[in-house]
Amino acid sequence: MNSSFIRPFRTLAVVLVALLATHSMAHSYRAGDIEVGHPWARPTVPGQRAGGAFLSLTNRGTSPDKLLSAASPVAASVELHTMTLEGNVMRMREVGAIDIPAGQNVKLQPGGLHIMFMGLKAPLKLGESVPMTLRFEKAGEVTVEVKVEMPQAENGAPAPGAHGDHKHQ
Ligand SMILES: [Cu+2]
Repeated sequence: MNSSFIRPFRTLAVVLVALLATHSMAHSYRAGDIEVGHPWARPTVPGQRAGGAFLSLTNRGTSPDKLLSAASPVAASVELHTMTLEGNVMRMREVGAIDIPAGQNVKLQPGGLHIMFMGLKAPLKLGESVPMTLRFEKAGEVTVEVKVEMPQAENGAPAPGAHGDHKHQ
């Protein structure tokens, strides 16, 4: 085989690798004016019925929108939740919708607004991705891949004093 035969294939391979790398780094989706950034979920253990999912919502448009609901084949239902401090206990509460003001970025993250898989059909395994469909009032629907991974803070070195002093469910 001479090099002029191999080269096109090598070029194609480089392009594919570049595309895959870009995709996994960006990991964002678009529905109309709404950009969905980095959907991820915590891994769950067998028997755990509920699991939290997180992402960022950026409204690139000039009118407000709302996240109305979410659905996934991995869960019996999917709820939109917020966390509120009652006394000194953090409690989750279902919300009807999540507002996304024009030009704003709304972060769904641990300790705040989040999406909750209810009635998980199987554990969410580290490294897997699961599909989830988001429905917006104006932007319509988009299906995203939710990556099952550890929270960023627990990804690298644990913060001083953060290790072992709290548990998630
Ligand atoms: Cu919740």
